[in-house]
Amino acid sequence: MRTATFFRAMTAAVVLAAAAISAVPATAATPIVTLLAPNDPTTLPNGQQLIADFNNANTPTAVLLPGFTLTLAGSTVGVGEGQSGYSGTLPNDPTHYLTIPRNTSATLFSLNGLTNFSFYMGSADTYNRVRFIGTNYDETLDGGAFTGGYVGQSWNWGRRINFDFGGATVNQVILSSSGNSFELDNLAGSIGAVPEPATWAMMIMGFGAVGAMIRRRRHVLQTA
Ligand SMILES: [Ca+2]
Ligand SMILES: [Ca+2]
Repeated sequence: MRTATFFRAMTAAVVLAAAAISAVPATAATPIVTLLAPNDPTTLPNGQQLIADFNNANTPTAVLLPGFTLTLAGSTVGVGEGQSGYSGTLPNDPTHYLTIPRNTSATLFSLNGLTNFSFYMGSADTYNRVRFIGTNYDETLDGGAFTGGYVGQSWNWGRRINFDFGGATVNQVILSSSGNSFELDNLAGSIGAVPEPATWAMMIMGFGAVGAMIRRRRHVLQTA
């Protein structure tokens, strides 16, 4: 009888936690794009952390946060920067940056998922492309669709572009280009997958109930 009560309490705790987790909306809409102040490479949107700055050309895939990995398929850091026809420069950014030349890509993996993501880019082209992949989420945007319509390739044009996933989380960001080049720096984002406070509260309440059952059972056994 006591064992049955114990399992009932444990089942209730698990059901409560599962209900709280499934209550998180699973939306799958195009990212909400926002362009920040012109020619400011370093200011990040509220709550975002710097993920990669590409400042060391010797370690082009270096990331600044745990849980992230970066892979480059033909993209370069510190190669031909400012070389016309290959890699344009980014305004107010004297540091190394990521260049994604024709038919190459760079992929950022995030273990915990991102709820939003941003980067600073310059010399916007129609053939620059971003793709975001998460659970039940796969959205692709081409140049123009995320540069406020600007694709004039000017080296004096620089913007931080923010992508909000509207409640979804993204584990993979694929940056690619079908022409020379997609130039960007200072990748940043907010890490998701941290349970909501309500979820934590229910889980703690559930574990507390199970703990009380175990203590009561031990007490009964000891005094028996
Ligand atoms: Ca940099
Ligand atoms: Ca470009």
